[in-house]
Amino acid sequence: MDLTIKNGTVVTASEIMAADIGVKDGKIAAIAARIDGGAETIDAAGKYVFPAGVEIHTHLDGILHGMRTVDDWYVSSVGAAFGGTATIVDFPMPAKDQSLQGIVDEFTGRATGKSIADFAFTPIINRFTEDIYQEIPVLIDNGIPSFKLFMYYDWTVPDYELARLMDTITSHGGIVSVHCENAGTIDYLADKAMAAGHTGPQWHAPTRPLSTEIEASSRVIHVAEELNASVLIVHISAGPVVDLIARARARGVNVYGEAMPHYLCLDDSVYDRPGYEGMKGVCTPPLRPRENQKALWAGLRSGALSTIGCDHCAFPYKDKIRLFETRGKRIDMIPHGAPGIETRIPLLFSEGVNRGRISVTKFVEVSATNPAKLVGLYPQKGTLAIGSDADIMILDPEKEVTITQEGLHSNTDFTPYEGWQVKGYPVTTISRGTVLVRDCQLEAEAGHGQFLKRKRFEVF
Ligand code: DUC
Ligand code: ZN
Ligand code: ZN
Repeated sequence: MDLTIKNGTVVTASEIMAADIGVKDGKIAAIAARIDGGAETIDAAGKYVFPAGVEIHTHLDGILHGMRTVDDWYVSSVGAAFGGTATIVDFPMPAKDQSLQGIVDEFTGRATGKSIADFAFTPIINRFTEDIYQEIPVLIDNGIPSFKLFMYYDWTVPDYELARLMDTITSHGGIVSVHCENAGTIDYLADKAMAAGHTGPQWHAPTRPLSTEIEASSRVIHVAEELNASVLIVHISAGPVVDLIARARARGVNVYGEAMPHYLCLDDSVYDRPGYEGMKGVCTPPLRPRENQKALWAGLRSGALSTIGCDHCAFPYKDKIRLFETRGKRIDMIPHGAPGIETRIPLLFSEGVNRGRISVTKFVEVSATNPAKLVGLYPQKGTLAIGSDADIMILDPEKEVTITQEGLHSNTDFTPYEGWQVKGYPVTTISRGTVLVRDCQLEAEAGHGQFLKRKRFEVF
C-alpha cells in the first residue's frame, strides 16, 4: 500500500465499522479490520474516517450581478480542503453567444493549475436558442451530464423552454438543477417596496416571500412529473417545499432537494441587524423565519432532501455596501451571496450529527454520496469502496473551533457564522491518495486537482 489509514471509525452512507483503509495508486485498495504496512501510515484513532465531501453548488471566479466573485480556484479549493471537501462542481455562466462547451473550457482553464480539489462543471443555460439544444447531447456524451436553470435573474427560463430543456436533458441521460423563485412576483414586490421607500436590508426577505419559492418549486415539480424528467431543486429555504418534494417523490417523480447550511442554521433576524450588517445575509432565496429550519432538518432525515450544498458566492461585505450606495441605495441591487465552502461540513457535523438531528451515516449520504450521484460521479467519488478514488476526510469529533473570518481562507471580508462554536472538525483531507490538508496544515501544491469527466445521471 502507498498509504494506510489505521484505527479510525470508517463511515459510509450505509455502514459504520472499525476498520483500516489501504490506498494504492490513488484508489482505495482495501478496507479491513487490520491492514499492516504501507509506505505511509496515518493514525485515525478516536476519529471518523469519511468519504471526502463533494460540493456541487458553487459560483467560483465568475460574474453575477455585474461583479466577479473574489475567490479563485486556488483559494476556494484550499478552503474546501480545510473544510473536508475534495471535489467541487461549479456553475459557470456563459458569456453572450458563448457555447456551453466554451464556458466549460474557459472555466477548466481557470481551475487547472490552481485547484487542489478535483473539479467539474454544471453549466448555466442562460439563453434558449437552437445551438444550445444541439449542444446538450454532445456535452452529455462528453461527460457533462448536469445543467442549471434559473427562474429568477435576467436569464430566467421561460416556461416553454423549462419544459423543453427538462425533456431534452433527461431524455439524453442528464439532470437539471433549478433555482426556483417566481421572478414576476419578486420584481413587482421589490418595485412596490422601493417606491414606498422600503429600501434597506430588512426588505430583502419580504420582497422574496416564501410563496415565490413554493410556487416556482411546485411548477418545476409538475413539469418534471409530466415529462418524467430528473430535476434537482437547489438551495431550499422554505419548509413547505420539503413537503412538496416528499409528496412528489412518493408519487414517483424524480425530484431531488438540496439543503444548505445557511438555511439550516440562520434565520431572517439577520436582516434586522443595525446599519448594513443585514447585508451579510443577503442571498437568494433569503433567510427565512426560524420555523422553516425544523422542516429542513426533517427533510434531510426523511430523504425528501437528498444533498447539501453551500452556494459559495464570495462577494465581500464592503462591495455589497459600495454597490448599495452606488446603485440607488436599493437592497435589490446588491450582489446576492456569501462564502460557505469551508464551513459546510463543520456546520453539518456540529449542528446535525452532534445535536442529534441527523445520524453519522446520513451525514455521509448528504455531504458526499448523494451529491456525487447527482452529478454522475458515484462511485468514483462520494464513498469509501474498493476501486473508488481515495478521497478521504478524517474528522475529529472532539475538536472545538470558533468560526471567524480570519480563521477561514476566503478572500471575502466576512463569514455569516462569525463567532459560531462548532464541535467536530475535519483535520485531514486526502484526494486520490494525496494529502491536501494534514492535521489542519496545508500540504497540497496548487494544481493537484483534475477535471472530472462524468457518467450519465442514474435515478436513485
Ligand atoms: N443565490 C445567491 O445567493 N448567490 C448566487 C446565486 C443565487 O442563486
Ligand atoms: Zn440560485
Ligand atoms: Zn447558487
